[in-house]
Amino acid sequence: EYEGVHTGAGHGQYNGDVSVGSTLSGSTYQLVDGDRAGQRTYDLNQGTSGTGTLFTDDNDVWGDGTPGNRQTAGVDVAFGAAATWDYYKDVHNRNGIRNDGVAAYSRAHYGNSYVNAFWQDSCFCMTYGDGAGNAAPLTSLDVAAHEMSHGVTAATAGLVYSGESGGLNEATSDIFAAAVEFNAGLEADVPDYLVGEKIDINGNGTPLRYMDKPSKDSRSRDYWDASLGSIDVHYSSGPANHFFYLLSEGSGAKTVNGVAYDSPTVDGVPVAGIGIENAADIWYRALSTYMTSTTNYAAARTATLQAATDLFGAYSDTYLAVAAAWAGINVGD
Ligand code: ASN
Ligand code: ZN
Repeated sequence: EYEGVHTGAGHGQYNGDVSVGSTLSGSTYQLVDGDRAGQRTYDLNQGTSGTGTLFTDDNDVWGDGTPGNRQTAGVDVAFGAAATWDYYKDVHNRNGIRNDGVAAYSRAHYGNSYVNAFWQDSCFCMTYGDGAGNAAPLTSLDVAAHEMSHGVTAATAGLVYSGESGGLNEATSDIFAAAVEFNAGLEADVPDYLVGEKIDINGNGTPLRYMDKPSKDSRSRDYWDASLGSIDVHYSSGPANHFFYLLSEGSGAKTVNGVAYDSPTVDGVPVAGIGIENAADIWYRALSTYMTSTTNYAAARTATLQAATDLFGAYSDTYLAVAAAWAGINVGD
């Protein structure tokens, strides 16, 4: 730590009242997180390039919980970056996205009526739109964790963003989005296996994606089949998201933190869950140790079984649960 590191009082639209790391420069506070390698949060002010301006404040109280206040989006994305940084560091001993201690930066208020968010390796940064119409700002915790996890995937397995590896790339971001949500345990964002449930992108209260039964979005696939590699990566992620849910919570009907799930298996054979923390440990080790740029679903199964062997022992109950969850989505040996 160094002089000037502060903890500001943030008021997010989605994350509620949270601390944000700030730094005092002269008599002005900046949204620069001194406890996390100086992760910075910028206001693009509806621009689409560069960094706009760093969020600054006179009294270290940030946002008011409403999207009308420009700082509110800054609070949510700064907190999302901090929670994701903490998750990788505390849970996986990973020091930043590239494991080199270097912070990525965040850019809020991208463009006009932009209904998306994205990660770019080229700037080592993530960018968030304000949404439009029914869709609220794309600044929720799971969206931030999803985008930052694209950076982790690029720095580890490097899964190519098309075909089956592209689906696994997308699923990796959804998997760690859920894991970060559970790790943060916010009252204002109750941990779930839904992606983007806060955004209301469809205007009818439904999330972007469901992990227990991905086809509930009427586009994503529930099970592997040979045609998977030819569909959009946000839909071919479905079976891997479904694998992760099955491995975490098991098949069938279940309520977690007040959210009802009902997860089927392809052949009706039940799967027992091992908990999200164990499932995420296995996926992280598989991603960072065994997967490569061309890993497909069959190879992901092998990678997670190797990871389960390393962490829990060959043919342990946990190893067998991993095999059963893959069988549940139609990936076998
Ligand atoms: N938000 C999207 C994603 O991270 C952007 C994209 O299509 N790459 O998947
Ligand atoms: Zn993505």
